[in-house]
Amino acid sequence: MLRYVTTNPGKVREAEQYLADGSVEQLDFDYTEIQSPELGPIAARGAREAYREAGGPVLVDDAGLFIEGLDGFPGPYSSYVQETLGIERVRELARPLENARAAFRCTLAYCDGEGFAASPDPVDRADRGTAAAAGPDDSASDAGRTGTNADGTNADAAGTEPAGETDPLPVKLFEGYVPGRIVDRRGSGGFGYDPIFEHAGETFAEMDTERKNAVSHRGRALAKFAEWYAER
Ligand code: ITT
Repeated sequence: MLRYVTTNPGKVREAEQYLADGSVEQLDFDYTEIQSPELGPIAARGAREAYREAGGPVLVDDAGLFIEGLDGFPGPYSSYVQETLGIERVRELARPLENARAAFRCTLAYCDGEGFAASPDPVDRADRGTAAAAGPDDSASDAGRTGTNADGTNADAAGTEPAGETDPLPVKLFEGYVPGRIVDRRGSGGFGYDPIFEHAGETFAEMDTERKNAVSHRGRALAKFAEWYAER
């Protein structure tokens, strides 16, 4: 049984559409979320901790809303900002922006304790000095992390953990991205920032789960994961 490790049942409802009936269940475990300007390191470390808790295959999902005119705010801090400011105040922060362009990003991290061709460990920016100091291999991988996939997502981030923090548990990362803009609240479905995020004329809260999944950051990451997992 695959455990989707999250405190957010909305994420699991979306995942259920991609995975065979009954093959995924929620594990409500609040793993440590490290501070990083990028989602990859947060999800990767979370997946390792969650695997140790669950003792079986886990999927961890770190996601965020990135508002272009606010330099990507709230980004990896979306959960904290939702709890503190709330989505109405985020909408107000975006109101003076000319077009309020934004994007949702999602990084899924899979870990089952077994060996497989894992994604290279993502390095968060705070670790870069240490990683660069570690030698030429790291500068090569630093170049790798700047790549962009055809769908606009970052190519698999590459690098190594800083000295002394290397964790041998393999983790595979899957990324998804969806562009949109911040609008006045509309709709009653979904969760989190869905009512103020519009994509192709509809907010995510106006879409049912199936329609949201067809275009969303999580749907895109889940589709990549489901294809890989079926082979596994
Ligand atoms: P877990 O960490 O326990 O999985 P969480 O909801 O805190 O649950 P994140 O740390 O990934 O999840 O925080 C992401 C924030 O962005 C949180 O406020 C979510 O509500 C919001 N978010 C993520 N995906 C979203 C989506 O598809 N639609 C709307 N808001 C979303």
